[in-house]
Amino acid sequence: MVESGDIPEPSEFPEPDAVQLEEGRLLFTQQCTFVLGAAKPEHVPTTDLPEIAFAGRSNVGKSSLINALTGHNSLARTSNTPGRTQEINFFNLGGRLMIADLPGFGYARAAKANVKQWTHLVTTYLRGRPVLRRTCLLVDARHGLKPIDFEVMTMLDQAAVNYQIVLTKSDKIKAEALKRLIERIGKEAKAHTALHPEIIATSSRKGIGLEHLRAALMQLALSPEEAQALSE
Ligand SMILES: Nc1nc2c(ncn2[C@@H]2O[C@H](COP(=O)(O)OP(=O)(O)OP(=O)(O)O)[C@@H](O)[C@H]2O)c(=O)[nH]1
Ligand SMILES: [Mg+2]
Repeated sequence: MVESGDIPEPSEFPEPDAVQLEEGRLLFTQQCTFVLGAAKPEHVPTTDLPEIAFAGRSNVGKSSLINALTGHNSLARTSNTPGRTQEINFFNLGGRLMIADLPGFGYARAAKANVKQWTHLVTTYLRGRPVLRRTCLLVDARHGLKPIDFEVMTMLDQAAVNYQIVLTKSDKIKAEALKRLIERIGKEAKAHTALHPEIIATSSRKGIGLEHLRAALMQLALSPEEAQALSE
């Protein structure tokens, strides 16, 4: 058990080593296919594969990041119109990992009925998904954590869903500002019990942080035996 005082600051996490980077790269060269879009909890597919979900405010860059990670241009639908996707879209990566692209939250102009539908779909999914290994909570590097992000983080804490903050669009801010943002988020997010404290900064547009994130997600796709073999 790690004492809370021993948890490294987000900026102190070691970079993945060469073996982890290579394993991550190989995993994400596998074919990635669209499985289905679930508009209701009962449409969520059953699977034995480990699953990673991508959550975040509308327009934060969830679908773009999935496309960039898997080397596709248009596997996950991206859009300039926020709040359009109301489904959870599932992708199967090489029969090794399921990826779930969650509908964006916090779209200011969303109708009340849509917010209700989103909440029902996403909370039912997050609370009842044993295969879910981690949720990547995407946060726009220009804006940092917003009140709605804290609400979702509290919901994830309560559902005991392991989650990690992944910054998007980091091509849009300077390196110094990015460093300050990572430090600030590290402090703001400290009290959140289910948060994995490493923060990874990415840009789908410029390819920043993708190898690092692939290596981190690869670790979650491994069975305990594979993880053991890799660490030997
Ligand atoms: N500069 C920059 N723009 C990005 C990046 N990633 C995504 N975008 C832009 O942000 C917009 C939204 O991207 P999406 O990937 O559709 O965002 P989303 O989170 O899936 O949106 P919803 O599904 O509506 O919630 C698009 O115009 C993208 O081109 C990035 O790394 N850098
Ligand atoms: Mg999307």
